[in-house]
Parts: sequence; structure tokens; C-alpha cells
Amino acid sequence: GKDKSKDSSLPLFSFASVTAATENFSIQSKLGEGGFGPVYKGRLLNGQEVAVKRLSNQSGQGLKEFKNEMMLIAKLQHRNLVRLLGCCIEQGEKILIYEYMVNKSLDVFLFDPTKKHLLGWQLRVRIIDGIAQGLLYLHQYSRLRIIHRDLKASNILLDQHMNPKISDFGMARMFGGDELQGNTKRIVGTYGYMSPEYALEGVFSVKSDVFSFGVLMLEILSSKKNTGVYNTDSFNLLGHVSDKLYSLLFDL
Ligand code: ACK
Repeated sequence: GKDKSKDSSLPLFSFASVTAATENFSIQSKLGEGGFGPVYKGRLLNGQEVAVKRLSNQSGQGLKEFKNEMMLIAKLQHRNLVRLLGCCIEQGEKILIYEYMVNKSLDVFLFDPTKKHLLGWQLRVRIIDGIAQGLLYLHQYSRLRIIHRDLKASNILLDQHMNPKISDFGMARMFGGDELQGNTKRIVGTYGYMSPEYALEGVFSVKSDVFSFGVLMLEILSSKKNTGVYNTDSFNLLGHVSDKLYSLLFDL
């Protein structure tokens, strides 16, 4: 592959064809289904483990999400964001190659009865802190002002040191100029984590991400999965908390 490591904001390599790509890594097993297709565990020639995300349907929404994820994640680099290592965007085949996250997704650790006990309080707080750092980078320090729009436990991956990294940028949006919020008729994301203004009116902003972060934080601290069923009380409580959290965490 082409070496682009000099420009740290670009993926390390891009393959012109699948043949070129598959000569450089081997696929070992399937990890699961992602937003736009299967995710595999693979290994580069130098032995490094990677996660390979493959676009399964070359048309429509999947392709949109794939392109979106690629365009955004290629420009981002932060210790709390999953790192893109390379890509292949040949006509017939589209794949993204990521660093492999040994401890998989946070929701397994939070909600699997056999794993819950592995998360101590200090670790839970450290995970929350790491996610907040990643989110702050997205919203502010990356200078791109990115709204993730699907922040949830299953999109937080854990590395060998249990450091959290935000993944899955298929639905993320970049804000231009002085815009503070966007509006959409196609409300995507995950119900239990959606802020009321987004769920009901399609209005998204850094604050709707912070709302999702609030829900995530409750899950991390309680090991209880939010049910995704809204009632007025939870609206009021979380809507109120999300503003407070925002100022607490981001205006420091
Ligand atoms: O919860 P999981 O085991 O962690 O199942 C999902 C599955 O692939 C579909 O998204 C896993 N996955 C995604 N990206 C990575 C990665 N970079 N490293 C390890 N596992 C990953 C995810």
C-alpha cells in the first residue's frame, strides 16, 4: 500500500484493490455485524491485529454511512477514538481497517452478568473520563466540530488497558461555520440514548450528544441497560441533567 504515515491526519495506508489489500492482511474470524456490514478480525503481515469492516451493500444508505465514516475518521486522531489504519475503496469492494480492540465493546462488560464484576469503581470513572475526552475532542478540539449522533455502550470499544475509544462514525455529522445545531427528517440513532429534541424534532447538536453521554454515564455507573422507553419524568430529568453535565464537563 501507499505510505501516508507522514501525514498523521490520513490513514496509514490505502489499497487500490482488494487483491492488494488481501495480500497485506489475512482475515481470521468474524467479530459481528456492524452498521453497514460484517466486521472481521484480521492480521497484518507484520503481525498486528486489526478489525476489518466491510460494506456489504454497495448502494443506498450503507454506502452513505461508509463514506461518511471514512471521511470523518480519516481526519481524526485521539487516544479515545478508535484509530483507522487503512482503507480500500475499489469500485467493487469497500473496507475500513481499524486497530483491533482486544476487550471489545463496553456493553458486554456492563451488561453481561459474567463480566460485570470486572469493572471496579475507579475503572468505571476512568472509562467515563476517557469517553468525555473523546467527545470533547470531537466537539471542540478537532476543530471540525463533529456530532457523533449514535453514542452508546456498544459503540465504545475497550483496548488491552481498558481505555475506552469511541467508534462507529457512520451517522456522525460535521458542522460548518457558526452553526450550532442541525435539523433532519431522518432520525437515526438509538432510542434509549436520544435527547428529546432530537427524538421528537430531529434537532441535533453537541448537546444531543451530551444527552446520550449522560445516559451512557448512568449505564456505566449502574450496570443497568436503559430500557429505551421514554416517560415525561426521564425526559425532564435527563434534559435537565444534560445541560448541567455539559457545563460541568466541557466548560472546565
Ligand atoms: O461487541 P463486539 O464484540 O465489538 O461486537 C461488535 C462487532 O465487531 C460489530 O461491530 C466488534 N468490533 C468493531 N470494531 C472493532 C475493533 N476495532 N476491534 C475489535 N472489535 C471490534 C464489536
